[in-house]
Amino acid sequence: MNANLFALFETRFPADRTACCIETHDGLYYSWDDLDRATAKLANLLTGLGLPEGARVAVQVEKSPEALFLYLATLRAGYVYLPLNTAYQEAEIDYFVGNAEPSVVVCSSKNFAWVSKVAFRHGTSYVFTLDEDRSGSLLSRAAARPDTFETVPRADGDLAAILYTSGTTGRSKGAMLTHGNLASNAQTLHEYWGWRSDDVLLHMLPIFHVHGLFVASHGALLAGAKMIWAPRLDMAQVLKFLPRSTVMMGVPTYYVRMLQESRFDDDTCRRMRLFVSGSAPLLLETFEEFRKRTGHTILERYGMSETVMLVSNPYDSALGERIGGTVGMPLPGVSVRVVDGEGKPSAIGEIGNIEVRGPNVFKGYWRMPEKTREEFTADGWFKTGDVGRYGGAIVSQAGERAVPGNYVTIVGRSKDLIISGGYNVYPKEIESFIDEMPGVAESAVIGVPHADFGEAVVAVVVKKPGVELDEGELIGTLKGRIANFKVPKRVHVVDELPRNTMGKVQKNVLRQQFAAL
Ligand code: MLC
Ligand code: AMP
Repeated sequence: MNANLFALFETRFPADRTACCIETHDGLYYSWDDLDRATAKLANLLTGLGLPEGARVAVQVEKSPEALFLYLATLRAGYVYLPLNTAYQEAEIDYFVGNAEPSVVVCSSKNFAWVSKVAFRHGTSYVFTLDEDRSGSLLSRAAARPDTFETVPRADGDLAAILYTSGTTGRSKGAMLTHGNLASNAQTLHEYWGWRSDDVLLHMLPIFHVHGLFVASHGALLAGAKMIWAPRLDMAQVLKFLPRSTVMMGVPTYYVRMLQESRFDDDTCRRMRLFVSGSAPLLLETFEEFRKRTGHTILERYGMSETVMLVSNPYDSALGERIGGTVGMPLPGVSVRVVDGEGKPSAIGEIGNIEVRGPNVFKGYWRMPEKTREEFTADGWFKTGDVGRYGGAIVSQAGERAVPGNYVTIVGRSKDLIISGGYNVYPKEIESFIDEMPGVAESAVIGVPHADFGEAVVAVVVKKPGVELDEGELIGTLKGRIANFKVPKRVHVVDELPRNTMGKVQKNVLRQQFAAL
């Protein structure tokens, strides 16, 4: 059997291939035949380039159905897809392209000049452009290719995608996901979340991370269900398209913003059967207010680039209820344990490190065997860097409620990570950019509570003697260098950073000091 993930999708295309697969926010309709033909043309283009086995196709483009087809075509042709956040700037792209050495890079035409320079410098053979209005060299080159293609055979363990996750040391690591990882997770979620062929997914997430690219798209593709495709979160489009949808996924900011919209109510959700939240903690307050406003209980789940989805609240009430503040139970076939500092299992209710094992867990970090070894235990469990517990209790305004012993609650992270609006920001990376700036002696980057983004990035900076530092100038300089969501919302200039007796910066003290921002 061909374990290529695309071959699995093909088996699930609806019998009527003229049916709508993707409807766009601006009124275009793509059928399943269109998807088949477009991915065939692109796969023919890629294979015609004579790329080496295992070649990477790196892509930094705006969201469009064609961008999704490019991902699917890369799978179909047996190459390895490398999605890149559109917010990444030159220094970030330079690192990813230098590290992954893709044979093909696809970018927006507005970025072609600098992206192609970076790519060719690192040995990339082909740079194509693709814009959200279907223009660019990629599609024009693919247009004349045949519209049939036999999906290339792949084994479970073959690489399908590399997703870069920022590292605690500042260097990003490429998580290598296989066809088997993605297929097993998609099939598990298909059943666990009760996907149906008559579902309509409102797809508003970006498609360069696990949530939008895999969890949402794979769900619809595997069900042979339709997607309504919007380029980004937009309340006018939520109000327009949600009444025709049955499933929606978002990071917590999506739900916070929907609740801020006074016209959003139970009628807007009249056909909905499932709202999924993940990528960052959903506040209990949001969970409860959403239920009150719409009558729907958001299903919160927990995932990572390295593991796709590992834990989820149940869809089927026979399995249990969706408990706000928890991320639910390990998915079928996935093992999750909570251990203490010595690796011994923690008792129910006790906090420890979350570790995971299963067919969803990635193959390792691209060209970083040592880092890979460090992140796995001797007996093969992946250390998530998240801290949590089984069972225990959830405290809310309504009082305290006991949580069943098979539910996981995430209480924090052992990794120094900020999650802002569902995007990960590693303080070390931002600190290294700030520390290079003239007049800066040192810096500490922290996350503080933020009503919209959950957490916001804040920098605390110590200046060199005799110089003046301007907050606006520092922020302005950073904006040109790193992705906008990583840029601190505020910069505070201080005389010194609080340190413990070991000389380590006490970020907890800073977090307390600036919490009220
Ligand atoms: C945008 N901005 C952000 C931001 N997004 N700042 C902090 N955090 C963010 N996430 C800033 C921009 O820099 C800009 O600042 C200003 O906000 C407006 O930009 P925008 O593009 O108009 O923002 P908006 O469209 O409102 O985007 C916010 C958002 C978006 C929350 C809708 O960030 C988003 O879609 N996030 C989803 C992330 C996601 O898909 N995560 C999944 C990861 S997978 P300025 O100063 O330039 O004006 C994963 C695994 C798992 O974690 O479990 O799923
Ligand atoms: P990423 O590396 O971008 O894949 O981000 C993965 C991280 O997001 C996890 O390790 C968690 O810290 C966090 N995360 C994902 N889902 C949730 C959730 N439901 N609640 C809290 N944190 C989450």
